[in-house]
This record gives sequence, C-alpha cells and structure tokens, in this order.
Amino acid sequence: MRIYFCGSIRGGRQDVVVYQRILKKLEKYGQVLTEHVGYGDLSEKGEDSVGGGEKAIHHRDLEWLEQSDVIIAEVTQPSLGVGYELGRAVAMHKRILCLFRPESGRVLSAMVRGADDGSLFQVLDYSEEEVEGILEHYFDKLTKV
Ligand code: 6K6
Repeated sequence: MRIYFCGSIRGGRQDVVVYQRILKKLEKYGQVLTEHVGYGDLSEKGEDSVGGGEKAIHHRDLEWLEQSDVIIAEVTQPSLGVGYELGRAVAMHKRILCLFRPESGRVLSAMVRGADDGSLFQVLDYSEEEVEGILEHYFDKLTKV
C-alpha cells in the first residue's frame, strides 16, 4: 500500500514530533511516499533540498498523490499546502483520513470537517497518545474493504 502523509511545512513546524510519531506507525502499513514531512531539521522555510524549485516539488508531490492508495493528513496546524493537497486528492477520488487534535485549542476549518462523508473522506478528533490505536483501527478496516 502506498501512503501519502500530509503535514504542515511552511504553515509552521510546531507539530513535527506528532508527524514523526504518525510516520513511524504508518511505515508498518506500507510505503510512505512523503517521509520528508517528518524531518526534524526542516524549517518553516521548507528549503528545496532536492533541487528544481517549487515547480518540481509541486509536480513530484502531485505524482505521488496520484500514485497513493490512501492519504493521511495531520490537520491541526493550519497549512495552505495541506489544504491544497486535500482538495486535489478529493478530485482524484482518493481515500483520505484527516487527524485533528481539539486540545490544541484550534477549530478545524469547516471546509475540511464539512468534507467528511463517513466513507472516502473521514475526519477524526484525537489526542496524541491515541494516535497509534486510531491508525490501527483505520488500517484494519481498510484491509477488510
Ligand atoms: C525538501 C525536503 C523537505 O521539504 C523539501 C522542500 N519542500 C517540500 N517538499 C515536499 N513537499 C512539500 C514541500 N513543501 C510543501 N510540501 C507539501 O505540502 C507536503 O506534502 C506537505 O503535506 C504540504 C505542506 O504545505 P505547507 O504550505 O505547510 O508548506
């Protein structure tokens, strides 16, 4: 299974430790195409370490999105890029799970929460210590679909 993980880069790196925890778990379920989202040394500038500039990043990420079987997005830290990826993934009819931590004090965008259709697009509220269990449950159900 190919997994595309979305998390904030230029939107702010406050949750990088949570991204790393999610990525560690996701690796058990398949090939994660976007491990770089969890890099601890990546700043909010989101430097282009691969070369080719922002067009190349956009092009490559959309190719990975096309190739992915499931998209997991941590959406607590608002990010334009993650919102964009989610919109593109919906248009591709991809299976999407958004994870949000209400204890952050934030309120999730209505455009994300309102997209939950109980099937292909799901939004789950969670607290950090629950994340592994939530992913186990999600992927268990997915493999039985
Ligand atoms: C190189 C190594 C790590 O990061 C880079 C360069 N920047 C990006 N590389 C790959 N994907 C990116 C990069 N910047 C943003 N994205 C994508 O947008 C990721 O898949 C994230 O899910 C999302 C973050 O968007 P912003 O708006 O918070 O940056």
